[in-house]
Amino acid sequence: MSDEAAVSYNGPERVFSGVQPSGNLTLGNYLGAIKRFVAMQESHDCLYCIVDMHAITVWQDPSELTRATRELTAAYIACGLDPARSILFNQSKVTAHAELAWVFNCVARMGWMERMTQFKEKSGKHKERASLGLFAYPALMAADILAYKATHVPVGDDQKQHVELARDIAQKFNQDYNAQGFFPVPEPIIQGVATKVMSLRDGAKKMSKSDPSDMSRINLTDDTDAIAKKLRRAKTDPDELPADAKGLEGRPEARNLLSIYAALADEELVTVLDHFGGRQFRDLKEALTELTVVKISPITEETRRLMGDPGAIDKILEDGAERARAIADPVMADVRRLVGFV
Ligand code: AQP
Repeated sequence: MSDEAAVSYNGPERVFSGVQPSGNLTLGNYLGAIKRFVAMQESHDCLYCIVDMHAITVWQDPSELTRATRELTAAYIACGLDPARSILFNQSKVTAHAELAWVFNCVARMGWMERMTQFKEKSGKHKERASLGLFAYPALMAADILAYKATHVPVGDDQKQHVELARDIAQKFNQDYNAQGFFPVPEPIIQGVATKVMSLRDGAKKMSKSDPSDMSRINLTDDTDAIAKKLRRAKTDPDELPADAKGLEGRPEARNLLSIYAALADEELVTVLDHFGGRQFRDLKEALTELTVVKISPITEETRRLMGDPGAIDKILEDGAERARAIADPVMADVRRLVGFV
C-alpha cells in the first residue's frame, strides 16, 4: 500500500494510548507505557484511555472490572497523568469506539487479522473457544486511535504489530472511500530501555498482569516485602554480571534486571552495565529492590489514597469522556457520510 495517504494528512499531532483494566498494573505496564504517557504530556495533546471494552475480550468478573477501572484511573493519576491537561476516560463511555470498530471490521482483511501474534498467544491451543472479540481486538484498537485522528501511539513492544495494523486500516479506509488524508497513519512510539519487560520467572516471556504466577511480576500495588521477595527469587544464571552489552547476549535474565534498573533510574544501559559489571546478581537484586521501592511506593500510596473517593474518580472519567466525545463525534459524522450511511 502506498504512503500517499500518510503524506496528505495535515491535521494536528495528537497522542492516544490505553491500558486494559484486566488486573493489577505491572512494572512492565509502568515502564513500557505509563511512564512514557506522562512524558508525552509535556509536548502533545494526549488522550489516555482505560480500555474496558478490550478487557472483556477475556472473561472479567463485573464487580472486579468496575474496581479495576477505578484503580487504573487512580494509578494513571498517581503516576503523573494530569486530568486537567490530558483527557482520561474509559472506553465504554464513548460509543464512537464500538461504532468505528464495526466499520473497521469491514475494512480489515481476515488475512491481516490471522497474522496477529497476540491472538495466537492468548487463544493458545483452543482457538475455537476464544471470543470473537479477542480476534477482532486489533480492529477496535485501530478505532480507539483513529476516532481521535491520533498521530502518535506510545506503547510497549508487544503492541507494535497492532499499531501497524491500525496503519494498514487507516490507509485502506482512505483509499476505499476516496478520502486521501482523512485518517492519519499513526506512528507507534516505542522508546526507552524497557520496551519489553520480561517475566521474573522466565526471561523469554513477557511480564504480564494475567500471568498465573504472581511471582513473575512486580505489581504497582506490591509492598516492600513482596518486591524484595520477588526480586530475591527472580531467575538468574550462574555467571557474574557483564560489563558491556555484548556480554548480555544469550543472558535474558541479566538483560531484563539490568534494563529494569536502568529504566527506573533514568540511566542508560551502558552506565548500569559499567556499574554492575563483574559483580554478583545478589548485589544487583539488592540495589534493584531498594530502587523499585523508592519509585513504586509513592505511586502505590497515592493510588490507595485516590481510591478512597470513588465518586471523584468517576467524575474525572465522566469529564474526560465528555471531552473525548467532543473530538470523536465530528470524526464519526464524517465517517458515516464517507461510508454512505444515511
Ligand atoms: N512487559 C511489558 N513490558 C513493556 N510494556 C508492556 N506493556 C504491557 N506489558 C509490558 C504495555 O502496557 C500497555 C498496556 O498493556 P495492556 O493492558 O493493553 O495489555 P497487554 O499489552 O496485553 O499487557 P499485559 O500486562 O500483558 O495485560 P494482559 O495480561 O491483560 O494481556 C501497552 O502499551 C503494552 O505494550
